[in-house]
This record gives sequence, structure tokens and C-alpha cells, in this order.
Amino acid sequence: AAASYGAGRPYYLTTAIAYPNGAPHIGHAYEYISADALARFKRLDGFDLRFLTGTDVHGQKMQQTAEKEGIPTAELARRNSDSFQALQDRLGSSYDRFIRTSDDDHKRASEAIWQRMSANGDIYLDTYAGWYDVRDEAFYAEADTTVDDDGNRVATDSGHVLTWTEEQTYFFRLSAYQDRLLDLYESHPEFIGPDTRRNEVISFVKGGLTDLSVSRTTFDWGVPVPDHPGHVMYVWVDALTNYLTGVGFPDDQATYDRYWPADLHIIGKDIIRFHCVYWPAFLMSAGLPLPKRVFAHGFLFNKGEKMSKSIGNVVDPDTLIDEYGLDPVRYFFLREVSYGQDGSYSTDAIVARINADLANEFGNLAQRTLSMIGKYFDGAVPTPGEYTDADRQLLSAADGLLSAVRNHFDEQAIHLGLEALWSVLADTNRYISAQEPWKLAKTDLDRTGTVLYACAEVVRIVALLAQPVLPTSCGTLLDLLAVGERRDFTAVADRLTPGTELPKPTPVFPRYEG
Ligand code: ME8
Repeated sequence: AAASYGAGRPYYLTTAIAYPNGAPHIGHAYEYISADALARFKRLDGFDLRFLTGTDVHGQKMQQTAEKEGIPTAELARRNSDSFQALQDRLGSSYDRFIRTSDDDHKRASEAIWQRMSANGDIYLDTYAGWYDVRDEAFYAEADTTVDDDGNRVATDSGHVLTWTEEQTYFFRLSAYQDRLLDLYESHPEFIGPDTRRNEVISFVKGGLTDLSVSRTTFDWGVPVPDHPGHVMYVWVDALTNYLTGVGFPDDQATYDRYWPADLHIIGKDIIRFHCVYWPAFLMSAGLPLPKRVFAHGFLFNKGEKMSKSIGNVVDPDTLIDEYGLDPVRYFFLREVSYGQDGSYSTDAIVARINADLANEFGNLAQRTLSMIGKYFDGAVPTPGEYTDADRQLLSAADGLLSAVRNHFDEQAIHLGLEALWSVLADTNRYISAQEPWKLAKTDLDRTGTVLYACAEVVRIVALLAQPVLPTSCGTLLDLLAVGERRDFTAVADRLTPGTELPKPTPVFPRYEG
């Protein structure tokens, strides 16, 4: 077989690690599905992929939730982390490790990065007095707050009620990194995606950076600051460090050398500042290489409304999967929402995608092609005759898909990758209607064979390339085409072998009838 595109090169991809202070919701599922599709794509394209995900168990919010529920914080963390991991498994996520920031090796990594930042002179003791958003675990400058109708001080952007905190804490000299950060955004424009996010980060940093409070003394649920009893690390310091823990920092040098720096951090748009300002500054301070890219996806809304427990429109991902099936749900979110932008979902939109894109466009094409091969060729791959212009055009469109879809996925434009595949499926449906192989079969069996061969080739190539999004269904389709075990993207360049016996076809993408 031809050499793969990735040629075994390492590629390290991560998701954000969620706060396990409640059950996972569709927003979390969306991040996991999208990151998993990107991971699977790279793996199928021949990269030595490492995919990290997990939970962010520390912070004040976790401690508060546990107090409210009357259970130990560690128990809350364990119970809810289990349900986040169960969701990943239900989604078919191909993660290599599910980290919990309570893991022992994570404590080591957090201590090590702290010590490096401290040795570099960037950590000092002072008094912090300011507003804190417990829900987002974020500090707010007075200028970014307002007073709401009830007289509460709230964060202007999120509306979250803030608490006044005043305590002696360690600070990180973030202000010293302003110029180096601006240089980074300038010299590596690809560091932040999509591009619009980059401009937001640049103007934030140009606005001036103040030093960051990085320890807390009023509670103890966190990673203890080395050599300074009474202080635990600010949750974002240890949370961001999970990306290093996940590749063996600081003890497993070989793994670290192989996979760090990360190729891609997938996060949601609300935590860009932490990943594009704090994180590179921490790493610069610690003398560690910076990740190559941070990509922020948008937020999901239910029929355009923010999901919230009080509105009662929070959809449990399990319920969606029970109703529509896993592959259709994966496909829906990745096709419907332009990756990087906000998106909306509704029952109608999901059903429309399932019936139009999966059942009609892909399912019918596959089913028609395979059943005609069954009927007219005894279920064996027909031998193509001489190609017409129409055949050649179709096959060359299919052959061009690998590099087109790869380019889209490399820019995290997952939706455009799918659009490219479905556009060739639409061409093929037009082709089959124009060629009418069911009529040809009565007069010209050779020509029928050529047409069906071309259609089967399209189905094969699209099935190979859509595996990252539709792993189970495409696996079944490839079985139906008797594609052997090698299903990575080097197989795209193969052709079906005429004469190969195919199994009896079964429909792969049923219509949703409700
Ligand atoms: O932010 N739509 O955890 P988290 C899409 N622990 N994505 C959403 C979403 C929605 N409605 N709601 C949340 C944290 N997300 C930190 C991360 S990383 C070192 C620490 C996304 O549980 C959100 O943007 O609040 C984030 O990427 C992820 O879910 C976890 O959010």
C-alpha cells in the first residue's frame, strides 16, 4: 500500500476538561463529537494520534456544589467524572486517556510547572482584592462588572453574580508577558482559530494585562502550592496543566518529547482567554514550548435559546442518541453547525438532516447500487467497460475528495469537509438518474456494469472518508462493499476488484419515521 499522509508522525489533540459539578449536557457532547471526528480523521490519515480528554475536578464551585449536596467533594468529583466518561464512551469517542485532575500524576505535573514559573521569578506573594465569578472560576476587573437590578455585582458579559474576595495569594507576573504574547499572535497567526477570535484576543491583550492571582487560601479543594502550606493553586493553573500531564510531563520524558507541544487544543469560545493568554504565558514562564493551535468552537443553543435548567430545555445527550441513533446525532451536529460558530438544534432540523442527507442522499444511493449489483450481477462487483466523460468526471470528483476533505479538516472546517462529500453524493444521484441503470439492464448489461461500478466506487470512497463522523455506519457500508481490513485513507486510492462477491445488502441509513 502507498505510504500514508501522516507517515506515523505524532499529533496531539485535546478537548477542554469539563467541570464535573453536574451532569454533562449537549454542549459537552458537541465538543467531544467534534474533537473525536478530528482525531479519527488524523488517525485514518496515518498520524500517530494521541487524544486526551477528561474532567477538571478542582475549584471553589465544585466545593460549593458538594456542600450543597451534602457529600464529600471527592465523591462528587468521582461520581460526575464517571458520568462524563460514560458519555464519552456512549459517543464512541476514541480518546486515549480520560484524565481527572485528581489523578496522582497530575499533581506532580502541576507542582513541576509551578516550580518552574517560580524559579523564573514570576510568582510573588501579595494581597488580592477583587471580584470573583465562582461559576466560571474567573477574576473580574471592576471595569468588566455592573450592578444588576437586585443590587448584585455581576459580570457584564455573562451576568453571573460575583463575590468579593480579599486574601493573601500568590500572583503570576502576567503583565510581563504582554509583548511576548502579542509577538506570538503576530508571528503565528494560526495559533488561534477561527480568525475572528484572534482579533478579540489581540485587542484584549493590547488593553493591558494585570498580574493574575494564582493561589487561594479560603478553601482547600485543589492542588497544594509546593512548600507553601495553606495555599492551593487557582483552579485554572492546574486545569491547563492537564495537557502536559496527558503526555507524561514531567516524569515520562520519551512520551513528552514525542507529543509535546500539542498540535491542537479544542475548546469552547467562552474559555479562549484562559487558553490563548494565560496558558501560553505560563508555558513561556516555565520555559516550555507552546501548543501549535487553539481552536474555539461555538455554543449550541436549543432552537436559538440558551440551554438552562430554569427554561427546562436542557437536552440530555443520551436521550438524543436513544431517539435518533449515535451516528445520525454525530452527523447532525457536525454538518448543521459551521464549526467555530454558534449553532442551534431542534427536533425538526435533526429529522430533516437524517432523512435528506443520510437516508436519501447516501443511504438510497448505496442501497440502489448494491441491490442492482445483487440483481443484475449476482452480487459480484461488475467489470467496468470503457468510461464515458460522465463516468470519468464522477470518478475524478470522488478521487479528489481525500485532499479536499483533508484541507477542510486541517482548518477544523468539519462542516465543509462533509459538504464536499455530500456534494459528490448529490452529483452521483443525478448521474444515476440520468444513466438509468435499471433501464440499461434490459438492453446493455456491460454499460449497466460500468455505471454501477462508478456508483459503487463513489460509495466506497465517501464511506472511507466519512468514517470519522459516521464510524459505525460507514464500517457497515465498507463491509457491504467487501472492503478488507485496511480502511485508512491509503485505501481511497484502491479500486473495487471486479468479480468480488458482495454480501447481501441491508439498508444502512433508515428514514426517521418518528
Ligand atoms: O470551562 N455549547 O468546563 P465546562 C458548546 N473546566 N460548548 C459548550 C457549551 C454549549 N452550550 N457549554 C459548555 C470549563 N461548553 C473548564 C475547562 S480546560 C483546561 C478547563 C464547552 O464544563 C465549554 O466551552 O464549563 C468548554 O470547552 C467545555 O464545554 C467544558 O466546559
